[in-house]
Amino acid sequence: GIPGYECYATVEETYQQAADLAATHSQLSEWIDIGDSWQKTNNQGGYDLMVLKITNKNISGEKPKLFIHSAMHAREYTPAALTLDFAKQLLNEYSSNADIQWIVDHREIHLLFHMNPDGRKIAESGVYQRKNTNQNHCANNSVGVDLNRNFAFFWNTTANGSSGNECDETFRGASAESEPETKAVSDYIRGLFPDARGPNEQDGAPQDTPGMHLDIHSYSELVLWPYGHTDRISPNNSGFVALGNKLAFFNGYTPQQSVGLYPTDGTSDDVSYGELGIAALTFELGTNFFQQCSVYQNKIKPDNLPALVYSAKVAAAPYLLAYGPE
Ligand code: 0X9
Ligand code: ZN
Repeated sequence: GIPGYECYATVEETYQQAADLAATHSQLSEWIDIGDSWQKTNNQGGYDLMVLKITNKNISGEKPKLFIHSAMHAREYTPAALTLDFAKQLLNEYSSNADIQWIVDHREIHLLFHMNPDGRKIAESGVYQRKNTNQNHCANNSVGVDLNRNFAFFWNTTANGSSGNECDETFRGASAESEPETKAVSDYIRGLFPDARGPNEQDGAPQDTPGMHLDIHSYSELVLWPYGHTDRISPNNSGFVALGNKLAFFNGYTPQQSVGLYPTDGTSDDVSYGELGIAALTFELGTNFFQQCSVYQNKIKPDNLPALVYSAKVAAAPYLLAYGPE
C-alpha cells in the first residue's frame, strides 16, 4: 500500500491484484488492455490502461452493462480502492452471496480502476497531483491536463466550465480528447453502449434504455447527474432524480444535478449521457483527498459498496425507477 495509507494499493499493486483475480476467476472475469497513458504513449515509462471485465462467461447473450472508472484525478485516493473492493466482492462472494451471483451471471461489469496512472504515481508520494502528466503543458510547475475537462461533449463551451491556462488545475487541453486517457475511455464507452438518444436533443433516451456509467471521484459526499455544462435539465431528468435519490439512500450523500456544484464542460458523464443517452453519474466520496484508512474502511466502503451493487442491478433500465408500473 501507499506508505501511511496502507489500505490504498499502489498502481502496480492494483494491477497485480486485478490480474490475480482474473487468473483465479477465469470463467468470471478478464483483464483487458484498453489503451496507454500519456507517458506510455510518449515513451516515458507510463502504464497500460486496464479494465477488469466481470461476467459469467458460461451464460451467453446480451447483458446490461455497468462501466465504472476511478482515480481520473490522481490525488483522490478512495475511488480506486472502492472499485477494487467492488471487484473483490463480485468475484470472491460469487459462491456465497446470491445477490452477487445473480449480478455476475446477468450483468457485464467493466472496471477501470486507474484512469490516470501516471498522475497517480506522483500522488502516491503525497503530492497533490490532479491532472495527467502531459509534459507539454506547464512543465515543472503544474504539469498536465485535467482529464475531466478534456472529453468531447460541449468541450470548451461554458463560462468557467474549464480553463485555457495550462497551469490551472482545470486546464482543458489543446483540443477535445487530446489526451490518450480521455480518448481511450471515450472510445471504450462508444464501443460498450449503442446510441440510445433520439435525433433531437430534447428527445433524450427511451425510459427503458439499458446501461449505466459511474465516474468515481472524491470528495464532498455527493451523487451528481448531467448536465454539468448548463443549468438546463436533461430530457431524462426525472429518471436521474429518481436514480440519484435512490443511490443517495445507500451512501447518505447529497443528490443533485452536477452544474449545481459548479459548471463543468468536457466531463466523462456528460459524454455518456449527452452523446449516447446512457445513465451516467458521478460520485464524490468522503471528506478528503488523502482520506485516513480508518475512515475509508469504516465509513466510505460500507456506505458505497451497496450503492454499486444496486447500480449493477438497475443497469437493465435505470431510468424506469422514475416511473411506476402501468
Ligand atoms: O471538478 C470535477 O471534475 C469533479 N470534482 S473533483 O473535486 N473530484 O474534481 C466534479 C465534476 C462534476 N461535474 C460533472 N460530473 N459533470
Ligand atoms: Zn475528481
